[in-house]
Amino acid sequence: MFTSKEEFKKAFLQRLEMMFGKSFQDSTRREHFQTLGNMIREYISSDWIKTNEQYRASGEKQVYYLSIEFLLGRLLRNNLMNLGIENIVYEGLYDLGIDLAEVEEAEADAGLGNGGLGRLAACFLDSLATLNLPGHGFGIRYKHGLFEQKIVDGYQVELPEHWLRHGNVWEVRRADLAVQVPFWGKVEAVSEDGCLQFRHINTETVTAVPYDLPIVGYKTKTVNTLRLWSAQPSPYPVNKDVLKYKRETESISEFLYPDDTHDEGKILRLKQQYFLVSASIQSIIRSYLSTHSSLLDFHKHVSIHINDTHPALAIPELMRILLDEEKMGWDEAWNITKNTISYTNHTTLSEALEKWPIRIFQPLLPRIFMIVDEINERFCKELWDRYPGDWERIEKMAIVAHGEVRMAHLALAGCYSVNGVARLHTDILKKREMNLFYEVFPDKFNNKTNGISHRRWLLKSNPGLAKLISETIGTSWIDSPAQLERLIEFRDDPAFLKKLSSIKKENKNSLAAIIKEKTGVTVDPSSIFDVHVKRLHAYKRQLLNILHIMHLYNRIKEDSSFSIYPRTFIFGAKASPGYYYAKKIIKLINSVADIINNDPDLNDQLKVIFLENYRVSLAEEIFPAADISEQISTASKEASGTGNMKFMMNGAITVGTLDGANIEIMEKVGEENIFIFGLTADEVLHYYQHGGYNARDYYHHDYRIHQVLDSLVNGFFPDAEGEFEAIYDSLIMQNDQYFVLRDFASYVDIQQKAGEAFEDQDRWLKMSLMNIAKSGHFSSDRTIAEYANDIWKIKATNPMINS
Ligand code: 26Q
Repeated sequence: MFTSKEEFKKAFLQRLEMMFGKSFQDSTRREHFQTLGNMIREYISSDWIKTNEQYRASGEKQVYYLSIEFLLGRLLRNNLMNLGIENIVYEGLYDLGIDLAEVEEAEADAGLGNGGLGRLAACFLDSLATLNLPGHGFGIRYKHGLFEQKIVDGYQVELPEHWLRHGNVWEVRRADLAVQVPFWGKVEAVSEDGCLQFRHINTETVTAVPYDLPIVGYKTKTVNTLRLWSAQPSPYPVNKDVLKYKRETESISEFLYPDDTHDEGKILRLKQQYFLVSASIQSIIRSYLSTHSSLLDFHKHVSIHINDTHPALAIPELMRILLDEEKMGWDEAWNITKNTISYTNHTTLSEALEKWPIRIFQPLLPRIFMIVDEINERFCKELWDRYPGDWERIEKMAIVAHGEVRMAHLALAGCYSVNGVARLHTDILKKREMNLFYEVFPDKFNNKTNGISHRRWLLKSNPGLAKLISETIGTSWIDSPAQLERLIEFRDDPAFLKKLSSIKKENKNSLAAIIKEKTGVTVDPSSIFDVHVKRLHAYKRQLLNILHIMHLYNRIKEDSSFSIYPRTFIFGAKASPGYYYAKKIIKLINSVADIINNDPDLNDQLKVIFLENYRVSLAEEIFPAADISEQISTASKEASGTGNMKFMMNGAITVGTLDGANIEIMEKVGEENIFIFGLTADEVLHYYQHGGYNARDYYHHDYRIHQVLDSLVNGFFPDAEGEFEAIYDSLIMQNDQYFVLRDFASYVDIQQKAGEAFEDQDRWLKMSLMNIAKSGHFSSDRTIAEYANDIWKIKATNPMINS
């Protein structure tokens, strides 16, 4: 293709003319992006083909990662970096008067996810390819990703997102590989050669068309595939009303659902889940049967991983194919299925566990329901043999009960491995949430602490820091992130610490410019950047943060001798459109920001910024500029968190509870390099079990809390009369289920300690260095290596040496 800058320039100009039929002078940024994207995809294609051929020929075991979300963000810079052509391209474009950074801005984020779970899937794909592991993703090609957030008068307003408006340069439509997914209809029992067989008839069939994205490993020849399915009408609809059928069909891959645990089971969401699962399993089996004569050894060559329970119908779907199409007996089919499926749980919130009403499930998926029902019958019978007469236990564990299908129970019964995403989370699953299943299947349970792609979240998004690290310890950390520990040697090197400090300062300058541009507010880059970015949820306690800010405001206003080191509090968060309480908290943050940012008495000691439309590309600007990372969930509620790891890797210090992966972060960096506060998970769970917490006591006995809560309802916010009563009530009338008031005093203390630590810059920089140095453990390369060895039993293929 091109191996020099000059070759690149020539090819670029040629391609631009070819694609758009106009000269370079008249071309736009978007055209530059599309030209470049096209060239890169072509550059990738021969390795992509070779990787697939090698997988086919080697017969090695493959893993397929099924996920309803893949939160990829932008791919341009990542692909350039991974292919090792970033410099040639940067310099070639520079010669032409084009800034690569501006070209990047023309790419829309692929926002096909809500938050942690979706981004984890994207980081995993990056690590699989980089480690030369045969692992592919299957997802849905939503026409609209997660909504775009606007803040209007302090309120969240949702607009439809439209990432495909200008097409997607990375994808390849594979119409030849489309499959049919049947819905509705009825099941007919027929006798074939004396055997009872089931046929699903009178179906409404949807065509699933795959769009493949190449997943390029970092400086390797491996190019794996992310296959995203798009729903289209089938050529021969049985439905008379063709327009209605077309609309209904296309709606399946139209929108990504916002993560909303308060939402009732929506039929379209179930359609999406079966659509993903059925298309993917059919595609996997088709490819398998192209090199094998039967499915008898399927589980020895294929692992199918389900990312939470959203794709749990993979279990009955695989059973359906083995029973109805391969004509296997139940036991044989079940044995293969059980040995193929592995499952990750991402939550301990029991209200978030998926359940589908039979009245919705059965008519939509009649054959799948029959199979689930049979799995349930047999499972309950086994339980009966093990616990004779213990109806109560069996009822608690059943897969189908009380008119509902419980997806987590289906996943637990039908998998060979279930893992939590941080040690505490896995322990809670074993001891509490899934304890009854743990008793029956202790060997299935295991922990895989989450990780993040250090290539995207450090190498790409913080080039200044990445360069300093490479100049200091060499570049081996890029392939072996544990090598970052070698930075510890430079703990007492003033020259190194000074460079670390100036890189952070530069990153803060850049973020300050973005803040100015987006909000009009001037923030001081030498203030502490205290950052809280993640989805808005009560359990993540953005409320605790803003109440503390209100308290600081009160203190400064009341006592002119009181002063603090200047702080800029930065928030970014989307609330689910139907999550009333979460939206109130966004409004509260913005109302507080309005007062604080316009109060001259504060002498710029405090600023509060809410950055709208938090998403991957914005996150990449935020993490490198953070001093403090807010990880303040109610202990036991955050399964892992992955933002905590991104901050740590960029040298921010965590202010956090002993929740999720914060605990493991503390163990790595040491207690002196993290600010821990608040109740422990055991204490929280003890309160839930035995009571003993009275939020109102904290209101009455802590003047600071009293004052802050009163201002929620006493007219303190002139523009927001009565607006925050729901928040006040949740704390005082509904006894504060997330222990905001219980942890308030301890949070105030730790925040003060963090502020003091920052004033001692030498100490702070050493803390920061320790966080960076110990962050290698939280690379998704480590996580994926554990999945590959312990769960999937897959091996790296030899990356081809010649190209
Ligand atoms: C369910 C039903 C209907 C509509 C939407 C959903 C839905 C969608 C997304 C439910 C949950 C999610 C996403 C959950 C999630 O992101 N969980 C996070 O996963 C991270 C990766 O493991 C963890 O680090 C976080 O702790 C966990 O909250």
